[in-house]
Amino acid sequence: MFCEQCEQTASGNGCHQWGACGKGPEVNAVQDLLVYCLRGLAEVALRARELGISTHEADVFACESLFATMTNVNFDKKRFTQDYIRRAIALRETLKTQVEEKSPTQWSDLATFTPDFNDSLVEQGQAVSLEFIAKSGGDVDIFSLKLTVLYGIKGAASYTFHAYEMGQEDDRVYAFIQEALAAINRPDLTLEDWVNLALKVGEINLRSMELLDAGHTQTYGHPVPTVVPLNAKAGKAILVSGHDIKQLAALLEQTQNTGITVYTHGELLPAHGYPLLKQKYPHLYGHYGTAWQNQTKEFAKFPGAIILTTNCLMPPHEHYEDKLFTIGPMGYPGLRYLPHTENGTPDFSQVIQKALELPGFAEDGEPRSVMTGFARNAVLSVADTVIEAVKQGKIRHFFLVGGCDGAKPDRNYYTEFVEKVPEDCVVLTLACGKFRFFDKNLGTIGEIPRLLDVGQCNDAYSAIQIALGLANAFEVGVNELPLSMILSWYEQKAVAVLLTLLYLGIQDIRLGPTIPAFLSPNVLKLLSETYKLKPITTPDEDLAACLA
Ligand code: SF4
Ligand code: SF3
Repeated sequence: MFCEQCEQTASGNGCHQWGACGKGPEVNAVQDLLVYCLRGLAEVALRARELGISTHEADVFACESLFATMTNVNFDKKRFTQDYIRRAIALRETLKTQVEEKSPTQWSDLATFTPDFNDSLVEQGQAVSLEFIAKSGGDVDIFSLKLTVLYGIKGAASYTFHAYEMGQEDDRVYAFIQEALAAINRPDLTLEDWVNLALKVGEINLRSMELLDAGHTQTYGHPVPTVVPLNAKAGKAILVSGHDIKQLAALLEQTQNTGITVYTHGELLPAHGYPLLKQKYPHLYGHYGTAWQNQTKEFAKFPGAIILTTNCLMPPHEHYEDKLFTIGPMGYPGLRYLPHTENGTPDFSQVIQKALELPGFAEDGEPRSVMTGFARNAVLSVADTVIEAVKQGKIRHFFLVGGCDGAKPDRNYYTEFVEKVPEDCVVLTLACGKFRFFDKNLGTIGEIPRLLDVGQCNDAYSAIQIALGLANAFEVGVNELPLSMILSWYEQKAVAVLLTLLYLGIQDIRLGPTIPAFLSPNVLKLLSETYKLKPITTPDEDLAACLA
């Protein structure tokens, strides 16, 4: 196998025997085979678009199934072999028939490839992976950019799928995802073309995040600063992890009047800030646990049922498998998977039943809390106060310390960095990297809290709007603001967000804990020369440089 799509990649240069995430070579092979089939589907979908044939089903399917190939999303070989790969081929053939009726077309090998379903799909997946490397491996920089585009597209596709679930779509996004998938097969693109394509992924991802933001805020209102209990409440409990607010809302609806208390985990913490969820569902009570990589310990201790709505799922331990459920693109062999019903959400009765069987929390915990809900509307509504504080020298600098968390010890950098931020500076944060410092009391500057949780990783859109709003108010460009971005990455959503920031021309981003293995030395040099993208060093050194 060969996979280097995440930060955890073995020895910093690719997982070859077994994924450090727990993904085995067989699952890796069938995921590669799916991506290969999606590239063929993309070629047909683009031709169908030219002829005015609707590709909507194929577009949404491409997003959902790309999502399933992201790190820590789906480890269930059967979902790929029995479902996703077959659907990719079936959708392609249906579209091809419609195209042929209008205009006979000469197809590439990709668009005519159909796996032999009576033979090993693992071996066929391994063969297409080797072919991909052999075809692209000659030029290391183009190979690096192809992987950047592919991984960025996976991240953008996952946000696009979330936005679709929230009723928000833009055909331009779907068209580009198909274009980018089809482009991976093109031998004629130059290095410059690939750089531009990678930046275009960033542009499209910005639109996907904008759609998702619209979906969330139009459905549940703009997040407001909210105190979220971190302590348990006596009684039966369900824990919901991942990013999917719509599925959380569906669970809240179905658990009304059951006496069950619902807790968020990981990237669902910001859900507490949405007014409509707060008002309508008082049993959405608090937040339990920290970031995804701690789930094996945290899930084992949770005395209720647990739902994983999206990444990041760790291979579960036996002693909590029976209380863990997956939905959407998630999967793990042996875990119970709840398919969507016709209304786009699962029937959660099995989860409710499990929660009622389990003991729940015996007593209320010692009160502890954090705050969330400092999204664009909340922050920009007090922009005048913030600007005044900057003008009076009360706020010297803003740091956006955000991104993914992970298990590696060098991620302690981010905790130490935040601890060392001087008292006249404000820290904005988002995504699961915040769990390293989210419960620290950094105090306030006047009325303004020094630690502001903007939201999930996709709420990078909100953080961008805050930066643009402040730049506008100060009448400077974003790069002239007293703002530094200290980012951590792990999986492909973070790759998409990074490409968005580069597309916007944001300079001086500090990235860690390591630089992506899929960036070749020349591509990295280009990024550091054009955007001054740099690796993190030490908290002291980086703080000094940012404040100089
Ligand atoms: Fe390795 Fe990351 Fe790929 Fe898993 S997703 S196999 S850890 S590079
Ligand atoms: Fe986290 Fe997986 Fe990336 Fe959404 S949940 S930021 S790592």
